[in-house]
Amino acid sequence: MPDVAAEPYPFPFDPATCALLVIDMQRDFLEPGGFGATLGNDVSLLRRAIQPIARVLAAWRAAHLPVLHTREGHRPDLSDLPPAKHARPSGNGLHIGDPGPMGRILVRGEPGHALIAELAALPGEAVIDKPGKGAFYATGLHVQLQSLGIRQLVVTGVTTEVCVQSTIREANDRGYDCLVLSDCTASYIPELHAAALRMISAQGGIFGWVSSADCLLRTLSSL
Ligand code: C5J
Repeated sequence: MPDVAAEPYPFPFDPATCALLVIDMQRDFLEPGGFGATLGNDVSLLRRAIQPIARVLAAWRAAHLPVLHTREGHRPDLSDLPPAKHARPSGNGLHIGDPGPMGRILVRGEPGHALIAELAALPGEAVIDKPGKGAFYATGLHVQLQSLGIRQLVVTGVTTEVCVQSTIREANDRGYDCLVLSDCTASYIPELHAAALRMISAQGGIFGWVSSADCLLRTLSSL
């Protein structure tokens, strides 16, 4: 079984049981006028993850390994939006479900809810719609992974300390080994990106391993 150079120690990568997760690379988080911007964030800070993810995706697809994308968003009737999440104030007074420049904010089917064009899903790749931060909450992700025989996840996407970290914690409790690629994730708040990666790999890998796109690509090319 090949290893990926990773902290806190090499990740024992088994391509037969490993899937790539691409978390919430949506217009609502990465483009002006979406949910991320309504919270007062500089959305350009997330764009640094796009090219590294695109490189990993291309190699992963070429190796015919499974890819799953996620999207955070709510049903048009907002029946899956908890009042507490709806009530949170945003910088400019807009809330989830309100009309914005890319359609209703964080609502499924609206232009802002779509994956960014650079990382669009290919036909046959799973796209998991999730109402929460973690990708396992209120979705069929675990059942889908189990049916594919997946036990390891390479995790990419945004934002590091919110949906990426929430998903890794959920995955860890369900028995998955997680490898997060540091340059394939990003945050609006760079110090929280660094802190989240430390939390994941601290204490001998309490939630998982941290590596980089290049390290994973080197391992993939040696398969
Ligand atoms: C946030 C996410 N940050 N995808 N969602 O609200 O990280």
